[in-house]
Amino acid sequence: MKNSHPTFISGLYAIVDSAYVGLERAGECADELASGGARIVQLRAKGEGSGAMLRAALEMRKALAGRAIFIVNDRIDIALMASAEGVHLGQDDIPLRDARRLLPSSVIGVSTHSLEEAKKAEAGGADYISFGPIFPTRTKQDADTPKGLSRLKELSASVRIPVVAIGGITGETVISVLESGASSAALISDILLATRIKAKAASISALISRARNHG
Ligand code: TZP
Ligand code: MG
Repeated sequence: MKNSHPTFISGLYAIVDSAYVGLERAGECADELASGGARIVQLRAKGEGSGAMLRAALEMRKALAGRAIFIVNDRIDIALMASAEGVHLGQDDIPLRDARRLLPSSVIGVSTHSLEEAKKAEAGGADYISFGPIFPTRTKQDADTPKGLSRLKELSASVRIPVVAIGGITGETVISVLESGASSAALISDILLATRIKAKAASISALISRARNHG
């Protein structure tokens, strides 16, 4: 995002994952998440067709307009076509350097699993990094072994760009990752499996705000 300040990446980072929410419901889900106070909303659609993913991204773009930062996972082409604010890249995705050429003024986030990867992403010009899984997760089949809060603390203290904690975070643990230095917490299953997504997002957003104001 042009001139975006790193503090843009703070608060609740909610991910609309097509493993939990049908892509035809992605726009509606994004609306509920933004209404519940999510500051960043990502579309994650592993193994889905490009057409369906683009349609979902366009619906999410409309739903989020001006309320939350919209990030597309993996797909620079879809981020561009849907005018997303940014893209999130894993270690095996398009390299940061190449992505930056296509998205000179967008937010680019990079998944990291070690201090070395985090430092490299920072030096390469990432706008934020994610770090995880912090706790065990069922959402990502090939996730690393859980890193825990002490490694999150160490990593957060070692980079200047915002750190988004991810993996197994719930309403019960969200405060602990913020207290360990994360700027933001990314959640998938704890929110998407809730009976009322908006209310769940709102309760987690409220916990985050309270932690901020007391921290
Ligand atoms: N990257 C590391 S863990 C993870 C991703 C995408 C999955 C997080 O999902 P959940 O359901 O919040 O544990
Ligand atoms: Mg990826």
